[in-house]
Amino acid sequence: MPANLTPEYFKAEKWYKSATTNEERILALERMLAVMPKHKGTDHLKADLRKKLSKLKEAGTQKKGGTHVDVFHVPKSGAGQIVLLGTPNCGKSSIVAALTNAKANVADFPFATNAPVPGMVAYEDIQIQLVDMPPITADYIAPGQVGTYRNCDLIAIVIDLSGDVVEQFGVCMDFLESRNLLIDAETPASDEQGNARAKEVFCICTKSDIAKANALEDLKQLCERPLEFVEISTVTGAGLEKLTGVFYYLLKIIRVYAKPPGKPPDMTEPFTLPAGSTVMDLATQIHRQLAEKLKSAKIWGTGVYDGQNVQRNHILNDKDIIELHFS
Ligand SMILES: Nc1nc2c(ncn2[C@@H]2O[C@H](COP(=O)(O)OP(=O)(O)OP(=O)(O)O)[C@@H](O)[C@H]2O)c(=O)[nH]1
Ligand SMILES: [Mg+2]
Repeated sequence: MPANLTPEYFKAEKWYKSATTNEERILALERMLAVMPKHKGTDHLKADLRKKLSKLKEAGTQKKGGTHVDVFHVPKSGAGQIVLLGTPNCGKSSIVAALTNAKANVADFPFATNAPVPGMVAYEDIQIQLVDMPPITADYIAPGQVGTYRNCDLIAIVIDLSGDVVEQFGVCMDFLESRNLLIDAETPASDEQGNARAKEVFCICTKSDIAKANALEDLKQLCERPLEFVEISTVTGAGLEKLTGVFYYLLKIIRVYAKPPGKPPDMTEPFTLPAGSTVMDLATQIHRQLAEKLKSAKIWGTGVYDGQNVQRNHILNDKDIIELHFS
């Protein structure tokens, strides 16, 4: 009986063949199994893939042998890591050059960027990491590139409003969907072992100074999921301030300021935590072992009176000031 494999299956198979880590191979095999038509004709193939999958899982995700340097591994820094995704020449490096001190390579020819370039964006009193990336096309994605997206906190799709928005958006969404990088009902942000999986995404629409008529409206119409769109121009500077605010808002983080007992709070270097974090989460971030000795906490900020005593499970708000007492 013929297997009648679908285009989704062949995309996942392509991902499997181009994967550079066991972790990605496992994800690709799981995807192949999930999208494979379920009938007698695929029984053998299914068994074969399951065997490969269990072998890979047994082998673990550790690479054996020499010291291999993965250029696509970008160590996280600051309050969150946002990675740019886009087709050649859409303006990714220009965004990093405009917002950070990093030496992003801006050029009027495609494929000017060939490795990730991280830079730090200042937003009020925190720093957010923004990572320039090589472009992707329908036919080419650098081996290992998916790893950068898998491990970041937020993906920014960059669309050039002076170009073909339908094509660019299609290439980016195809990449994200075929690699299971989009958060949805079946794809959570992390698996049961806590490994990073899918991401929230949003859209930076560049070159608003030379945009084609109705480009942004056309783009919004293409989009099936609710997505944030920010229109910018790195030439005029339009939208750049709003963009850094959107970075902060979409990272879903809060800032809290620590106050040593009997002293004024340190308002220069906030701790950043995921929204919804508790007093105990803050104590753990400050010092894992010390956190167990947390006796009490006082808080100044939202929804409390000044200096109110709060429990370990009290949920913190942005800009709260906290005084922790340890036994
Ligand atoms: N008019 C205008 N031109 C822009 C803008 N942003 C980028 N450009 C131009 O677009 C070209 C490509 O910009 P890059 O930032 O190098 O594009 P990229 O996406 O990094 O390109 P690759 O590294 O090849 O993927 C350059 O000539 C930029 O000067 C913008 O907002 N307005
Ligand atoms: Mg570039």
